[in-house]
Amino acid sequence: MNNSTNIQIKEQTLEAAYHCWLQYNKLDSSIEEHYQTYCETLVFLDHSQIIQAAKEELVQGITSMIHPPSVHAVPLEKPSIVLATYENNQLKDYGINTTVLDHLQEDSYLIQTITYKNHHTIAIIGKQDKGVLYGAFHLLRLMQMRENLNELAIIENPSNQIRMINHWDNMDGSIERGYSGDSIFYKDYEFIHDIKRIKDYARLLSSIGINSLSINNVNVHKVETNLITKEMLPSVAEIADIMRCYGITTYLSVNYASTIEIGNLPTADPLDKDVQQWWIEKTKEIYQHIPDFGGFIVKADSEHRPGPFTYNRTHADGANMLAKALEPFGGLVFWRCFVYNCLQDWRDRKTDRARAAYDHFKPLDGEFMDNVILQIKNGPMDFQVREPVSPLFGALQNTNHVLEFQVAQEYTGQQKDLCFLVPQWKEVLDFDTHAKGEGTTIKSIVDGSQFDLTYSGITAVSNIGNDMNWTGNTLAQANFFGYGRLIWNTDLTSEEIANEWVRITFGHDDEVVSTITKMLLHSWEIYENYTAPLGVGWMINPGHHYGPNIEGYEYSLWGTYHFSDCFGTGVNRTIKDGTGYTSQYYPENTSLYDSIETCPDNLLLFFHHVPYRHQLKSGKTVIQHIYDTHFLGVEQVQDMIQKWKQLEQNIDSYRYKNVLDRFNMQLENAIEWRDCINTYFFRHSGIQDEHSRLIY
Ligand code: GCV
Repeated sequence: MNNSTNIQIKEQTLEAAYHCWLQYNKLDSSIEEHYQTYCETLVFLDHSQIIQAAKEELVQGITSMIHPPSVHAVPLEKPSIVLATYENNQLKDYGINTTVLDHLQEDSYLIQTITYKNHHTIAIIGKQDKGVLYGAFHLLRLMQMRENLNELAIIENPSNQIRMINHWDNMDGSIERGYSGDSIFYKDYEFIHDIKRIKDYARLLSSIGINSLSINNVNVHKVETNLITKEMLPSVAEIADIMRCYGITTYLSVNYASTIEIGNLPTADPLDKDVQQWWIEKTKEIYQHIPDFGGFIVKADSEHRPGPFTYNRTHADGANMLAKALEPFGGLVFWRCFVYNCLQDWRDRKTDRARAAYDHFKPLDGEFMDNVILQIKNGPMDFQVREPVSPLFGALQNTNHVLEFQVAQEYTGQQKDLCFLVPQWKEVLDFDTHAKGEGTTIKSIVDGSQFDLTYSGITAVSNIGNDMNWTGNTLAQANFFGYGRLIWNTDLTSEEIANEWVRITFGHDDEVVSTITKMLLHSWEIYENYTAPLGVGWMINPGHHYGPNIEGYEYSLWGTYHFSDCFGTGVNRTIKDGTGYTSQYYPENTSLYDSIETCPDNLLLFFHHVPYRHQLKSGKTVIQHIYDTHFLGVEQVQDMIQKWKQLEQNIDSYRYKNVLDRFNMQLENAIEWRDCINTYFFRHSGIQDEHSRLIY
């Protein structure tokens, strides 16, 4: 092979990594023939920026999968794909009953195979233009999946109204908890203006149904505080302009103390008239630049960020002050509930960080304006590999709120270790809070069907950066994809999502599909096996949060302890003699977790402090469980590496090597965890491993 061929292949394979799941590879002839009937002609009966994006995507996809289609704006008497919004009068001629969309959400759509003037036709009808775009992506996905198109009768209505991603990008280009390079938006305190990359990002987001995006870190530092000034707003508007074409609304994280930092005022007291007026004026200015600006994300009184506590005001006072300024424009305030004492004394056994969000926000339920949305992390601590769900879900009944996940793998392997998070998210969504009796699942709360709230949905911390493949580990693309697909339809199974992602990302080779799908589906369990046991969490290196450090946070200020000694381990959060955290749930879950008899094994150490010889429901003692899972976890990683190596011939070299490199790092990490954890607990308990394996 000569050099130029080499370069060409390298570029092609890099491109495959870059395109993620929007691969649009050439189809084989049998299926091509079937699709050709429809794909020769595209008819767009409506026009808008968003429909233009649908057109570009279909043309690009069909051109590279089959051949270039011809594009028209009027009905034609030939096989075609017809796209329109549901109020378009011309649809009557096609005989499509669109009334089904009447009561569905604004982002809904239908895809139907019909016969029009004796010709096979596929109709993609959106309730609005966004639905047309989502429908176009859906059709392309069906084609990537090699589905038969002859009898399509699809109606899609998203489970969640708000489907958001939060960036934690800083303007110096770094990303807080970013594991895939630097920001695609900023570098050296300037905007990068890489329109092509941002547009490709918008395509990825929209293809999985994301409709809201905040573009800077919730920790808003000095320079980023200026994002809402006239100097920077034109550049924010440039990003918003691109996002808008893909049905995505742009938001900014703001510094609660902006009035002091950039407003020349001495205070940020939310009840101060000058402060209120400043935000009213500021908001007007923002909307002059971005007429459909989404609103603000606010991290206040949390981890040293300023907030209303300084002025003896409540979170409701703070959030409502901003909400009032945004209200005339339809803007929203996402106010984060990640509020806890991060200066705790480790000797203080009464304060429990897990209690904090509920203790702060439950008493304020009903006091927030209607355009305030509380943003609640899925668990009471911080995106650990295993923690219970936040008891605020179900407890807040009169305040709009969204659930916050973390797609970035801060505590789950940092996109070196494989950890497909969809199964974890599904467990959260399917959790029964019992707030209104049996069946009050988290998903039914955040999709808005339980309580009469104006806004609801799901948000998550982004896992992308400027790495060529967006996510560092190519397999971490599955979390980005899976997040969008799951929050669009919370009834999809993890298997369905994993299988779909593998096929449209890596193609349809049986071995590739089955090997990678299985790896993804087991990866969370494997990661849990070799890291912090039985729900206790943490035990990681302070600061960067990768790799084991069993007592790294044990004597620190952060409220994250496990209390292991020579007798036992775990945190007593019971009502009787613990922190009482269990009382924050509805009675069914309070008693489930409060009793050591009924508490699920995998959360035992989150809720109880137990002796090492305590017997789990599995029949094993806690200590033997720790030894067994840690030896097993490493073996499972070794097994994944073996399986990955068998795919070498079936995967392009860039993606093959990219993942193999990460697997090798994962193995090193897993071994380190195994040996640290096993040694720590052996030395603390003095109890031998039943199988006499090597412990140091
Ligand atoms: C953006 C954790 C993370 C922080 C993050 C914070 C938050 O503490 O380690 O990096 O800050 O959560 O969600 O605000």
